[in-house]
Amino acid sequence: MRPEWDIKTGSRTTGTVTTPEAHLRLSADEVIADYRLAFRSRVASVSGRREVLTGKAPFGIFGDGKEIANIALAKAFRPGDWRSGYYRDQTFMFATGLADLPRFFAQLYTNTDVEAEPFSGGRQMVSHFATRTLDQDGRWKRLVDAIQSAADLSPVGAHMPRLLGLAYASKLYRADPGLIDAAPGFSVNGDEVAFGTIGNAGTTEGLFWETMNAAGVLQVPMLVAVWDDGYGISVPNEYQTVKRSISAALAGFRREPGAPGFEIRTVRGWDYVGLCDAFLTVAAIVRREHVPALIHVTEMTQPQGHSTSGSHERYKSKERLAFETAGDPISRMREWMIREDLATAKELDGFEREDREAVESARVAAFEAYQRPIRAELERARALIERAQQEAPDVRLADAIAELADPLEVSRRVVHAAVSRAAYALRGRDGPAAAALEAFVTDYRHRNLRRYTAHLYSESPESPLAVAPIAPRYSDRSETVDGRIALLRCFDLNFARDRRLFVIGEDVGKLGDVNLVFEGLQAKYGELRFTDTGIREATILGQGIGCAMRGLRPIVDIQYLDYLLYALELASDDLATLQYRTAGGQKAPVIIRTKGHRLQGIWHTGSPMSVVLNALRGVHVVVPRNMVQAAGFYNTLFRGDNPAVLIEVLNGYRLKEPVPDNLGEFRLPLGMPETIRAGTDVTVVTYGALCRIALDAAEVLAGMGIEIEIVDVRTLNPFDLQGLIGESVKRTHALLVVDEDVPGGASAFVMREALETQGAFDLLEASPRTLTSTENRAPVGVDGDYFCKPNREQIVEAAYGLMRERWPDRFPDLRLG
Ligand SMILES: Cc1ncc(C[n+]2csc(CCOP(=O)(O)OP(=O)(O)O)c2C)c(N)n1
Ligand SMILES: [Mg+2]
Repeated sequence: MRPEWDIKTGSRTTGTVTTPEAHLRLSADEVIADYRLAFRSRVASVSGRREVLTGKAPFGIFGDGKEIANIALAKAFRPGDWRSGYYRDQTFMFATGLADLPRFFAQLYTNTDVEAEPFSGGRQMVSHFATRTLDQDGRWKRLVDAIQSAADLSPVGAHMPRLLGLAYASKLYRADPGLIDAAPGFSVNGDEVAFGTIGNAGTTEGLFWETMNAAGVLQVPMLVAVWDDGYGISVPNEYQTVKRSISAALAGFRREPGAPGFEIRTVRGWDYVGLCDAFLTVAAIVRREHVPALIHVTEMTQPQGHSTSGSHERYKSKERLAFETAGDPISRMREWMIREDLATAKELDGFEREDREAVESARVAAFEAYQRPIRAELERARALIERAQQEAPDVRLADAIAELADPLEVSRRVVHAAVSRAAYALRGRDGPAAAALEAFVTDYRHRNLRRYTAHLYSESPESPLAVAPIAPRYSDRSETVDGRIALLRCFDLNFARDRRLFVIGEDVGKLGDVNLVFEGLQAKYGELRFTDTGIREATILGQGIGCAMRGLRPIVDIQYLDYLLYALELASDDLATLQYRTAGGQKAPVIIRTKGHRLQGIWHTGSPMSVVLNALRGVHVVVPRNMVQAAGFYNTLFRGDNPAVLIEVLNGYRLKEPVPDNLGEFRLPLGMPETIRAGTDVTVVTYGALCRIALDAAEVLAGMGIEIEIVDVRTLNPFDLQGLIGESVKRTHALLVVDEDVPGGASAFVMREALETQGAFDLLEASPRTLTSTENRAPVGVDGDYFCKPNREQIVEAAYGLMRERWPDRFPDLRLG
């Protein structure tokens, strides 16, 4: 009888010993199965690298050297648990069944079929994994029955903040059983653990530290495994981490009686039994007690070096290179198994032979599956060009045919380039062959555009663009109140309606927001729905992203727009790309609430809208001019499933506004500007705080005989879906964009939309103009603001200038510099 391993005692048994504390007893068969999995994974890494170096795949980064720890990690997972990791986890994915060799190779080759490559539909590099948490229509699946993996990212450390959120969701689900009814299928009693993996050098990033501190404060079920192979590409730990060790550096985070903190363990990356023990023991504590934990896995290797982009012989010492072989976890496991009579060398040789063959046949099949449809497209393209060539021979068509007959690569770009050039040659030619080719090119473009660009925004029936608008309703009984009160009531009504909503941010709880927009709401709804956080914008957002991925509806409060920059890297890399990089497989409907445009000083007055707009394609950008408008957009966004950032006008909370009777119900449509003043002479396009200033300017201009039409764009993304601005310019023939961003910032975006997308250029009788802030950030005080941001007089003069340009006789020079 083969022996068994009791991982708790680390001793060999005959298969009978199991103590209450022993979490796993490993039979020889299981150990052998684990070994074979590790071995197959290694062969896949080696094979993958070869495919890249021979030009059949674009890039390779693999989990070699991390196999045994990955397998131990997988043993600690239960259905409903989450992984938020990085590109060294293929073996974990194989061990949990979330990936297999065909899918692994499909991603290596960039197969865009989501059936074959469900992680990213051919969009992400190999070893960037994800589970599909949404069905084909973009609706949630039941997530609690299976292990889940959040979509990997390439930027080191970027997956950490949302790991915090994945763990925080368990805390919320455990604290409020009613939440499980409100969001069914995401949790059982908040028992789910969020596991993170990160490289030793990745822990150097600020996002790691912010996450670890926040997890320690929040006491969430988060287990972070650090895969420490001593390097971050070529840079060793002595340049990365104080004391060269992340567990030593984090010693102060260790929990002590009466002082909650982290459970911290260190274990060696080749120690199969020790790894299984560490992961199982620590995961059980994390799950039961909801404490965060760190497992620092040391002495790991990188047998093939970092990635296919370089060779580690260039920077590793001879001794270190020797360790890469001597410390190899798979060889060491093999030696241990033989030593302990778990298997013989001969048996293992036989398994290895079989496994090599299994990997190779999976690879060959995956390459074939990737190439087959493209080859069919290529053949179709060639046949169409040949038909045109038969109809009327042309040397350029012959060239295109030759290119497709013996292509250097079988790719869609080759097909598209050839058919496009054939179509250029056929321009102006009639006949069925030319028509068929043109139809093919048009269709091919359309299909590939969709293949490579779809799902940047929600395409589900729950998209905010599908939320049916409801107009605000006013009556004799409608009240007029401060803007902040209108917003407060809107939040109150929504929170009463939807238990999944919660706000996290600085000063949003006890104080009820620095502008008192949430005054009294924490007392009414509890600390877990209006929750104060530390000053940590990136992880406030990450906390929101993780919770949103688990069915909750977080509102992430960033105190001022200027501080959104501290969460911007994450908003851009994780939030904005999530649906896209999973080809519609995952979503995180986070609503970012922030306040900006105008108040005081360099860091409370910014309007970096071009930064927000351009960094956050994938996220809707909403810029309401007052608080009732904001309420109408929140009502829409809370019912939709696309992430959005809404920027309230910072100096508008004390302005009086009439409140609609259906304050919690009316829904303003995204992508629909509003004409807030009708006029015939100049179309002034603006948004946010500038709407009031433009209205002021309109009065002055009216006195000069000029009637401007003011269009409030209301949402910058999506932008004017029905072309209302173009319609206005059709009447006025002049366009002035007024914007608080820097010159060439958001105003350039608006101008491109108007002139190019909407074709307003041909309607203009005067030059298109932008009026923006100066390049600097506005100084503190009314005068600094006045002279640096667009002011009433500047709007008057810019609009006047457009009149004078057309009718210099009627509008004499103002003679002002
Ligand atoms: C934010 C960011 N900076 C730089 C890089 C380039 N880069 C990719 S991997 C890597 C080293 C990561 O080392 P480590 O975290 O130890 O993981 P390992 O590859 O060693 O497993 C670097 C610098 C990146 N991907 N992201
Ligand atoms: Mg490393």
